Amino acid sequence: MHIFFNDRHARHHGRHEMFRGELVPCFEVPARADYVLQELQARQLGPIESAPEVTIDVLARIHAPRYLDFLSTAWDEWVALDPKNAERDALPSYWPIRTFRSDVLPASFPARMGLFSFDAGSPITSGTWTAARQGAACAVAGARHLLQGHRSAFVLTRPPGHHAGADFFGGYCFLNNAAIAAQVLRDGGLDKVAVLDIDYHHGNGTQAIFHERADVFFASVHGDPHTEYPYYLGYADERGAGKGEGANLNLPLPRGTGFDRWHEALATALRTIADHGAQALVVSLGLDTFEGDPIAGFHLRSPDYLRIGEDIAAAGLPTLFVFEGGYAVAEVGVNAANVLDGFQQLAG
Ligand code: OKP
Ligand code: ZN
Repeated sequence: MHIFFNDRHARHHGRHEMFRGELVPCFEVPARADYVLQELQARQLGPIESAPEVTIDVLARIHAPRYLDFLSTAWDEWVALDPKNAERDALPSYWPIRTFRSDVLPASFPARMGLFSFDAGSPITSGTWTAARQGAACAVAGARHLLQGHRSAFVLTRPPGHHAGADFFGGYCFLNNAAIAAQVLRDGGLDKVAVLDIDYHHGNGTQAIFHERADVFFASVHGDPHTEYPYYLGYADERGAGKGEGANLNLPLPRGTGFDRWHEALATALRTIADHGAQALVVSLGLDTFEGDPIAGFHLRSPDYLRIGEDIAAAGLPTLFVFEGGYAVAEVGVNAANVLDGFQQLAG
């Protein structure tokens, strides 16, 4: 299986996220991708390649131009506020929630930070734009690989993408790699594509991007947003709107769920995707469903990930895996590689 590895991922290196009134060390660290890379190399999965850079117009198929402008200059603007900021991560402090305006683009950089974000846990650092853009380039290369007729590919990148919307960052995500890949598949001639999101956290960004579209089906198995991040989206009654009515499936499960029940939900998601007539599948592959994950609450074990790979392969679709969450850094490599191994054992 071809692996498109973001060789610039470590340029994004947040130090702190705001959590319960204090700045705590980031969970989304460069070591995550390095552990996965090491495990793939140890099992001789690959070939492992980098990707050609991506042009802004490909990103702009999913993201708003004013958001891309903001992201591309954010670090320089942050440092321009105060040269000492070069030593600090950029985090937002203000948000335009209900009754505020979001059509006006404030001149103030901190005001724009809030306009384009939804939490204080997703620091922007000196290399965030470089890392995110190169990750998106890997997603584009992976999608093009499928369009050339290959059965599968894996996009090994960070920061993750599934919480990022058309014009906002949050949940450690800046560019929505899975959505960008799905759009490349559509633009490459496939009429129907599905995104299957199996990260512990609901992929609110991906859902929002495709909510009114029938051509990209979104299915997600995740922690119940009544108690789990991102809290404000991911409920079972969100089924798509307008032309996209019926093209969204949320399967929230309670904190504490183990593999048997999780696995039934995966089967439901895969069945629904097949019923929808998808011609290719993008998997938002979060490994934070693992029992040892420090910020999540399901109880999957390492061998379960082999089964997951097999089940996804049994759907019989060209499949692009895109790395999302997974924070038990030592085990995230084994669990990711298990999914790919299980897939390949069944898909051949
Ligand atoms: C990103 B992805 C921990 C609080 C959790 C954000 C979680 C983002 C998860 N201090 N806050 O879906 O794995
Ligand atoms: Zn997650």
